[in-house]
Amino acid sequence: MSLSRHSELPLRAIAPVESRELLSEVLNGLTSTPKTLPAKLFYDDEGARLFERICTLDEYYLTRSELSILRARVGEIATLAGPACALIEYGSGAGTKIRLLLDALHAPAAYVPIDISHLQLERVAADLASDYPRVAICPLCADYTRPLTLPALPPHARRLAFFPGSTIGNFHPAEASAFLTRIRRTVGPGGMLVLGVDRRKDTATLHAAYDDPHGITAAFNLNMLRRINRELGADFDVRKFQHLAFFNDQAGRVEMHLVSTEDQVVHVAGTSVEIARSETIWTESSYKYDEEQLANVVGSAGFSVERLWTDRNDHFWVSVLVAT
Ligand code: AVI
Repeated sequence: MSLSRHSELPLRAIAPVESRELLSEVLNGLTSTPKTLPAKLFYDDEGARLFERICTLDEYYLTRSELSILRARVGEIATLAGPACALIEYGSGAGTKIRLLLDALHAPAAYVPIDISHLQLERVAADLASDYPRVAICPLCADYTRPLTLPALPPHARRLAFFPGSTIGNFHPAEASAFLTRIRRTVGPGGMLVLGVDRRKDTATLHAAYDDPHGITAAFNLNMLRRINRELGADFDVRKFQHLAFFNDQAGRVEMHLVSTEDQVVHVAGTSVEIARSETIWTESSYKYDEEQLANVVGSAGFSVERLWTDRNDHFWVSVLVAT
């Protein structure tokens, strides 16, 4: 069955995370040791725009490496997926990569882009609906790290999840396994996941990618404080923080932090938070995988690796996983 976008499937995105929940998450993070803030807060409209710029930087090899693999392998993905599948994308962003799949798949029935950035999601959904009128485009504005209710999908369509960009690296491996388990339940037995994964590599390449000389990643990191000021009534002075990114070799992850340049007190919705000079707020982890770690995470989530492709520099993987 192929559904048109005029069917019962909605084109309108659903409202994002409640700000009360966000406030308690932020306060918990700022009062713990070390101080943390949730990486999902990067993606307000400005953050989404900055992230798009990061993806075009020479130093940020992830996007072009993944695209080169997808371009080379999309025909094989389409053959593996078969006709009339329902595509579900976790973190649809600017909606660029999905066009490769939508162009190659055989008569895809539906596409569910899930993203936390409301404006971007609605814009992308509207563009795709006009460019792919035979595909039911059903955007879902949500924090996909939480349990989700998907829109109704054609009951017999094979489900093909798409989780590109190595966003899986932003989860701690145990959380990655739990998240992939949820995707496995969503796609059901025989369902598939196309997963992008950044590979472990030399430290210099990683540092350049996460501390670019143009300062775009720094702006992306600092923008989180502006967002908290605006949305949660805080008074961070952004000039008193600096971007810090480094590879933690033992933990196998790039860490991003905001370093306080002086002793200061910040107020968040009436709560005072003391921050010492040189103290950091940890905003993001980006785990880099080797083959064994990937096999462990994927296997523990109930997926088997059907294909594992890399790019010509061995920087990145795209994997096709099948739910067992
Ligand atoms: C979204 N995610 C995969 C990016 C990453 O590489 O971990 C976010 C990012 N952080 C800094 N630059 C890009």
